[in-house]
Amino acid sequence: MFYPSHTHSVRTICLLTLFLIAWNYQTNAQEIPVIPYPSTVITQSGEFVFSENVTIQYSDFDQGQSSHYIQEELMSRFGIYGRINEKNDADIKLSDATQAKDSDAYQLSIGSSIEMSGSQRGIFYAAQTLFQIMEANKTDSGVISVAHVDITDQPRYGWRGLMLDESRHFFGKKVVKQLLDWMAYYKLNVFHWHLTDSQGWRIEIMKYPYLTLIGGIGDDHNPLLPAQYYTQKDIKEIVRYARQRHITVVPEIDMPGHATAVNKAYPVFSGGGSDRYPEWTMHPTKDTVVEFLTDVLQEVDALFPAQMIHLGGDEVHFGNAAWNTDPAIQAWMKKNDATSLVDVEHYFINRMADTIRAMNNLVLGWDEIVTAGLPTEGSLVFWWRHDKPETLTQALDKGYDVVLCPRIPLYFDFVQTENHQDGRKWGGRYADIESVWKFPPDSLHSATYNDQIRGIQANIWTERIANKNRLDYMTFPRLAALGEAAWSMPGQSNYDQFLERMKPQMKQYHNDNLYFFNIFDPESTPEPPVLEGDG
Ligand code: TNX
Repeated sequence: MFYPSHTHSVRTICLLTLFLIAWNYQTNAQEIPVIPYPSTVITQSGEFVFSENVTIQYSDFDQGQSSHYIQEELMSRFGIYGRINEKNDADIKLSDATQAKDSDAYQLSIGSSIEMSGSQRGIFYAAQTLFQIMEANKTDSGVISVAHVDITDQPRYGWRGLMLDESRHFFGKKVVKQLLDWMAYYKLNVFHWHLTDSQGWRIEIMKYPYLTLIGGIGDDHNPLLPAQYYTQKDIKEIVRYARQRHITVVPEIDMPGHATAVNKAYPVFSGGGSDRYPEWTMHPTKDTVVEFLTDVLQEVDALFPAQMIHLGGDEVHFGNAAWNTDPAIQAWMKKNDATSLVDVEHYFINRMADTIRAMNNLVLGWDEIVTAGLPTEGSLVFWWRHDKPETLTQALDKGYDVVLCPRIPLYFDFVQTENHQDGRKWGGRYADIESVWKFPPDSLHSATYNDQIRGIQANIWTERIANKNRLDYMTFPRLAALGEAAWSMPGQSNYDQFLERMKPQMKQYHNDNLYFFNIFDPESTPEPPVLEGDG
């Protein structure tokens, strides 16, 4: 019999079911446990089981470096001993795709064998993806099997940065290495090292030993703490360690403000300060200061292969009142028809930028440099004042390349939730993990400027982070959200899925002895106070 109305409702139900399946697939489909989420993921049926005698193909394109790296990590992370073999029939195959040498892109295919291809760097990232999948599939028996999948991946941004302030509090090599490990795990690639500030100078300079011997004394809480700093040997060790993880280390020597530690060591270079910020500046017009800083930067340049130096340039106005009465500065202003102290500041910044450029380095600076008139070619601006979006617009309009690191949500000295007490909030606002994950918001997108936005960076300022526990707590798990914001294109995943993928990360943090903020069980790790609880 023919029942038109019945057919009609069957069709409706069928369509509805299809719709529900599709909707369900969209929102609840199981994602692979990888952060940052890859560009394309095609799951296949079948599993690859890691056996005791897994073989790794020798990577002749980099004299076995990639193979050895994978071998070491399989052993240290999973207790799996992989044998390196010269033949093409290894379980883990590595191939050097003919693409740019420093390309981040990679392919990872897990089937009856595991194939990774890309540049050496791409293969490194393919390995991170594999390790994350394996970590999430660890079992008590030690046997690890992973589902078949084909992944093609490449990053959204070339600059995926994290800054650590070691002037206000000093953490040391072990802590930095652990941070670099986690950065690499989340495919972050720039470590911006804030090594000098008012509270302490932390990088050895051979020509001016008092910078560390005197300038290194004290920190933000204890002005009498014996000098803490990195020797040049330490710096080289960290740079090498980072390079092995495809992370560029960018040094910052903050000038002409934030310079109290310099002035303590070499008062002769001081430009004075203000009542609230005594001895805040280096003298902005003396040639001897430029000569001193040139010597310093030459040693810095020799230590860091990045070929970029961050000269700070922030918050000079906090403590430049003394410039109003300094005879040399006043004479300079008169001679040059300068009308304000900002002109003096810009003069100094330009001289130092020229010095850095003469060393064949890119000039990096906080967004105060946007009005200094530096050439756009060879300069990079760090937009940090979230309350001054016009500064970002100005930088882009003028043609500068920019790294986005606005306080909210990318300053990790801001707290992560409303009820955290000890870190920063601004007008009740803070830096919750969801905002980090969603960064940059649509309002900061503009097709016109897209190629000037080099990337994003989070900054860990440490006035209120005085110990390892608190450093961990402020960094994790936001670091994971940062990695995904910097790498994955918007729309590749959603926040709920991200949280799902975060779950296995908690266990990994725990296993690495991190005192992290447990977003799923906040009570389990109470907020550590600023001054107590070294982990
Ligand atoms: C502003 S960001 C600073 C830092 C402080 C930070 C605290 C910037 C360029 N200057 O010196 O540590 O705020 O959140």
